[in-house]
Amino acid sequence: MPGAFVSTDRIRSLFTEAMSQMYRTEVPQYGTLIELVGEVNAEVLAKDQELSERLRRAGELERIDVERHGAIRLGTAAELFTIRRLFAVMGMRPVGYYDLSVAGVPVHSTCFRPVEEAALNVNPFRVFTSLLRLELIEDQALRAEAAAILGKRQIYTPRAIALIEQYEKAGGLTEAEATEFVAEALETFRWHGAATVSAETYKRLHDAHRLIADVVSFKGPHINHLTPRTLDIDEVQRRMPERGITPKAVIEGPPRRNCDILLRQTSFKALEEPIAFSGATGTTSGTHTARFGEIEQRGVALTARGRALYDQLLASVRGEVQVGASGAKAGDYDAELAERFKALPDSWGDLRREGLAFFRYSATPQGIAAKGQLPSDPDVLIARGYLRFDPIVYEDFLPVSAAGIFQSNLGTDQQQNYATRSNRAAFEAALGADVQDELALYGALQAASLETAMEELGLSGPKLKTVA
Ligand code: OOG
Ligand code: NI
Repeated sequence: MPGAFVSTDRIRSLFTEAMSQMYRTEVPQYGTLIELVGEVNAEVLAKDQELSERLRRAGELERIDVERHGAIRLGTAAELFTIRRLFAVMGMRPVGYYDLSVAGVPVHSTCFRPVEEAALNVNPFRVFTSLLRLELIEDQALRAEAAAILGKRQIYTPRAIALIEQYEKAGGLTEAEATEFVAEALETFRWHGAATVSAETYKRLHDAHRLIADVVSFKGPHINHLTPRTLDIDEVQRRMPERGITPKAVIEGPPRRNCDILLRQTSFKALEEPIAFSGATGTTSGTHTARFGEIEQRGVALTARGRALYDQLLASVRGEVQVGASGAKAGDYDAELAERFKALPDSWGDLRREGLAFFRYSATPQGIAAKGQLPSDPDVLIARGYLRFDPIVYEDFLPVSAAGIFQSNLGTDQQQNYATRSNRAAFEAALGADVQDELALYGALQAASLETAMEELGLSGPKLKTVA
């Protein structure tokens, strides 16, 4: 009886809420961060009517308070295969492929997230999901040992698996099943203060790479951060120390601008947490650092052309100024970033005209009133106020930024670079599906919005010259 099923949006919202509660209890600094972000967001919205109106039109205003992304790191192909099925129950699909090995982190990743606009507006919860690349461990014996340890663990509860199968078979879950599913799925993301390995094994894994120890030594892939979205990242960064939180030296991503693009992120360092290691003669105590806090500010999604310009500008800044582990040269870096990014237009109109960013089109009330007597050129419609365009928010991640976030939590002293090619085919084979192309998703959203708007204006057919 399909009518009895709850929506995947509802299951995702229940899960996000449960996860947020769990993380708040486990990492009190996360609760502090949520409060600070809420405070700054409210101030920004009260001050900036234009922004608050734009967010309202885009359906983003309601989602800001529930908006989070998190991250996990998986150990085996089978774990990745099942996580895809688990996230599908919550309406989350793999989007994008990120190769972090180029930045010395032995993983490749995707982002699980909703893809439909309506679903994103209900709750855009995303999980940056990485798979360890054991083939990057040089020591053959250690590689085999890590694989054997991972091969023995089961990160999903039997009941979670049964409910995933039930969802796949029946095409949905009832409210009672959804509630149970959320509780069972949460177990996979829980922190474990007890390691499955001895202190000696942990040390060898850790010496190969801290990330390898993090993935291999535990019962499951603990969620390592949950990130709220802020409307003013510089202000939150500035106020963090007042709340006893120390942020990393520079904000990753583009500089502060009038028109926000892509994604800006900053984090605070991972906590050192007590761990009980298992041993032949009982447990020994030690520590492990994995869990941290992060905030993000999201801007407009860039087209392939805009993204190429972004990548080129960022690379030129990073080639010029290298920020040290202790934050030396952070000021130079920020100044250089602001200067070089002047090459990227900073008005919505220019970004649209030059085909650098994606926009959502809508017919204005004046346009709808004048239906039947309108010119058909969208640019003319825009100039005369009959057609409006609003930025489409970037829902994905940035590999250079992600590497920066990983590294600031792994210790910047550990900058190995793996001389290897990315391996998207292997990732997708493990996943059991292809990852979706994020640019195609934004392009389709833009095209559909234009088509609907033109229909509302009684015009059909013409395509915008500048639409990428
Ligand atoms: C993921 C780091 C990447 C982001 O926001 O770019 C990330 C991790 O540390 O597992 O979360
Ligand atoms: Ni993150």
